[in-house]
Amino acid sequence: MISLKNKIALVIGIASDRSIATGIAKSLDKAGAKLILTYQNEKLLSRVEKTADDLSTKPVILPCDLSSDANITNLREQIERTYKNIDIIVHSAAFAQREELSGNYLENTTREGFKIAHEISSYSFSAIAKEFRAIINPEGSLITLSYIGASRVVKNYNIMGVAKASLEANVKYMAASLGEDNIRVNAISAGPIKTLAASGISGFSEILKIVSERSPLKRNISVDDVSNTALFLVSNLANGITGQTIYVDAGFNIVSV
Ligand code: NAD
Ligand code: 0WE
Repeated sequence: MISLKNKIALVIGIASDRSIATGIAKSLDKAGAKLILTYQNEKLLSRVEKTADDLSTKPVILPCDLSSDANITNLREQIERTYKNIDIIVHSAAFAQREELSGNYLENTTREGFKIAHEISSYSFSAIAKEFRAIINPEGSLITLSYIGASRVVKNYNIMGVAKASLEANVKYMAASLGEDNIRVNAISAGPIKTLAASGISGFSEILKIVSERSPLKRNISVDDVSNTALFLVSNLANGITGQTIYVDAGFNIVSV
């Protein structure tokens, strides 16, 4: 059993009980970590409180809209007051304008849409790391969530694929920067999972079906699969792993026709 006793973890990205961040929060809690959960806006606060009720230790719950530098600074100040230092950061947030997540990539991508997708889905991870660097303990571990659309063209994923490519490169540069402080940075590239972020995406059910038929494990991925890998990556069992994108996708990424 992996123990995260005496570790403090910040988890960003809970929007429902199905969120990948919800599953990761539960697995870190089970391993004994103390949690800090954030919510993007007041509409989502009750969802985060619901997750908090399922945890064995009552978490601190704080607001953070990743589009705001002031929010990120405020988050660090609040956490510093309660805990001084932290050990783990889980970044499980992404956003692109819905109109840009379908149809022809070049026709539907705008300057503003490109900027928003990159700002929330990639830049925000480094913004958080920069803000928290001074209060992250040595042997700390940061993780984020990516998708195969970063390296292959996935129909309709469009600008999000470009933003995830940026995120995965960001992970490498962040790992090189934070390596000096013995802090590790990795991404999990998850297979498709039916969460809020996947709802209303045209062709999503088809993607699930194709993965279940063609992946080596002949199945889809659960939030638990991702949460278990997250637990490994933030634990000292993964002390030699940094700057990587680990696929948790039932092996789908290795397959061709
Ligand atoms: P989700 O909708 O439950 O979570 C997305 C989260 O992003 C939400 O909590 C939302 O509040 C947050 N977010 C968006 N804009 C934000 C902002 N400005 N400030 C703060 N938070 C913001 O969906 P999910 O599937 O759990 O997504 C989590 C991560 O996993 C995302 O990075 C997503 O790209 C990635 N991912 C999802 C899948 C999938 O198929 N569901 C597969 C691979 C990777
Ligand atoms: O990363 C994602 C989704 C991220 C996402 C989802 C939304 C929906 C609501 C980012 N921004 C928004 N903006 C919204 O307004 N995934 C990996 C899930 C996903 O999304 C797709 C997929 C898959 C898989 C979009 C098109 C095609 C496949």
